Amino acid sequence: MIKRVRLTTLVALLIGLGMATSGSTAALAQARQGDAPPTTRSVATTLPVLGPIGPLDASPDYGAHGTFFMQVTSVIGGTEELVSVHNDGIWWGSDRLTGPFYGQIGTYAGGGLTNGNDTVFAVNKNGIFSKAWGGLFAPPSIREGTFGPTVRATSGPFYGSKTTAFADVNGDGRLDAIAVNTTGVFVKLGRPNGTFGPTRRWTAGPFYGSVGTFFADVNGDGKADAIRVNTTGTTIRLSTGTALGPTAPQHPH
Ligand SMILES: [Ca+2]
Ligand SMILES: [Ca+2]
Repeated sequence: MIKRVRLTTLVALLIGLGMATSGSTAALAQARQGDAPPTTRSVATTLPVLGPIGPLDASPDYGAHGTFFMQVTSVIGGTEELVSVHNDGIWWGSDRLTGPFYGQIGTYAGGGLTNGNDTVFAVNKNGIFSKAWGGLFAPPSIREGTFGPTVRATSGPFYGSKTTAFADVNGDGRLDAIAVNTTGVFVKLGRPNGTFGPTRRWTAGPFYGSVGTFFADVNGDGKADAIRVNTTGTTIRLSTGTALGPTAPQHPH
């Protein structure tokens, strides 16, 4: 695993540079006010100049089993950080956060299945398994800064032939599992104990895009909506909390 500069390290570096800049400014101001002998005080005549903005990470970093962002560090309002899923575990930079954990169908991540913590989902042919991250509001069962135990989140298989996704479609703050098939969109609502409830059909007929099908809250009511992207345009069906509403007029590309 290649050593990389973490985002937090970079932020700390930038803050450090900012402090150096303001410190020099203060020194200049003090010197101008004449409250320190110029013969004994060294005053910078030029201020540090920040270089051009470059990539955070010059080395390629993607996982064989998935690449996503999650809030690793326990900071209120903290940043989402790049995490990659490899054969030997889930990695954040040069730190291995846990051992092997990935799904045959796919590996996903999102916030809010268990007590608002980020959770990683391994979607296998025999079911969905979850691992909650012990973030700032970690439950007592999970040590902060570690992954909790693997939880079987469904008793049987649940994934879509078109798309499998995790989003909060009913707006209760917990992620829900979504399977998009050729016959329709199916949802399993997330429960507080980290598992998913029974399968419910959320559309009478099919709703998926040739380019992709996504779930995000586009109208800001807290419930993730379905977005279908075709080569000719994008259509949306708003979540009612228990189903997907009628198809809104298409936005042409
Ligand atoms: Ca939910
Ligand atoms: Ca919505």
